[in-house]
Amino acid sequence: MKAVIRFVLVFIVLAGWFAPRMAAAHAFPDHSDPKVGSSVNTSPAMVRIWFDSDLEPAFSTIMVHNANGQMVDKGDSHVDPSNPALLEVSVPELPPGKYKVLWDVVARDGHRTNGDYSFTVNK
Ligand SMILES: [Cu+2]
Repeated sequence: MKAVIRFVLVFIVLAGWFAPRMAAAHAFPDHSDPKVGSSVNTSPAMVRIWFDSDLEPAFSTIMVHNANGQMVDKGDSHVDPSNPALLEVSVPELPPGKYKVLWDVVARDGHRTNGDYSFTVNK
């Protein structure tokens, strides 16, 4: 009987260790346009990030700032209706300079992740 109890306790402890790892499915960027750290010769019409899992549209945002930290996007941040893993925002004709893309998303599992990256528009 003691052996059975010990077995059950060991099982509960192991289940507690492994269960959270199996449930993890946070969303992280897979690739983006413009690419991370890239220099582009023409201003993009939109900044897009493709994530590795689907996003909650109501809780996922993307912004573009210029080198002075001012928001330069058109404020229409949204998840693509036909691709729940694609987050995008429109930008006007960007003057040459360095830009920072800031993203903050909630995945379908309810976990929030965020980050930023830069790209440069050449003269
Ligand atoms: Cu998660």
